Amino acid sequence: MATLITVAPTGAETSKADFPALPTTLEELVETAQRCEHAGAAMIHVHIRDAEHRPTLDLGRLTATVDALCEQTSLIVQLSTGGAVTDPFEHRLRVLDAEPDSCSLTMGTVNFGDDVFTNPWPFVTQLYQLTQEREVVPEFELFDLGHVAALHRLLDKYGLPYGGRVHCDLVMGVPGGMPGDARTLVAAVDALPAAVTSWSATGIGRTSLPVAFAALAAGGHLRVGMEDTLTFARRQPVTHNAELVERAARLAELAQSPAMATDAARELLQVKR
Ligand code: KMH
Ligand code: ZN
Repeated sequence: MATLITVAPTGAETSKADFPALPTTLEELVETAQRCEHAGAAMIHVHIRDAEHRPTLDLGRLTATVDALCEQTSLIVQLSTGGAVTDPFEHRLRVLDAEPDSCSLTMGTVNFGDDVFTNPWPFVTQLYQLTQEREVVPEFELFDLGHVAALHRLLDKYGLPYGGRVHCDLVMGVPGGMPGDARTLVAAVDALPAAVTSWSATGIGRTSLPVAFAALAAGGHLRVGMEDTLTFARRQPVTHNAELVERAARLAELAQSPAMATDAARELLQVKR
């Protein structure tokens, strides 16, 4: 058994001005991806920024990002279809035109701090059918137990994803979603559909470590990165995403489930290339 480590290096919520170490340019993203791959990551969950470091779903930039990451790393490239809370549905669907290996697919609406991350059922089903048509492997993002119920409903009605594997990610500790603790993780994992073949978990902010420990103890994989966690402790900021990947790889090693290589991860998720 090995642990798939996904790095989510940027996200859409943190500003470059507040956190200059956040990779927001293509050069910074590629350098981050290379260092994170070296540290043990096998997949990268990508949000991009525009020239002013603001979140964007610009198709030209997304395509250039996928191309650069595929050329300069062996990582599985997963584009976010969640984007920022302000992104319209059409732009979020258009992300698949950039031809990533994988994409995120959030299974329902959730309060998101002071905002709402909107994922109504018709959008979820449209995006899911698009992943099947375009042969992109979805990663189902589950922010709440209701999202697990929605995943049952989706798979019952629309069948398996492209590639035949079902991979999901528990996103825990978002203010408005499920808490990031061991008992919630166990409850969510117990409730997953039988068709799920692999799952990872990530804990936002200070829930990062408790969620990682619980996930490893329960046989899950890990997602880490500055999208979710910006500090190790009070006044100890993360200075590079690779530090979070290195920590995850150390934990995985201790749990006797070391970091998974990229070719094994491709096999696990059955991505196209
Ligand atoms: N930025 C959040 C609103 C995803 O990437 O699919 C949504 C998010 C989930 O990060
Ligand atoms: Zn994301």
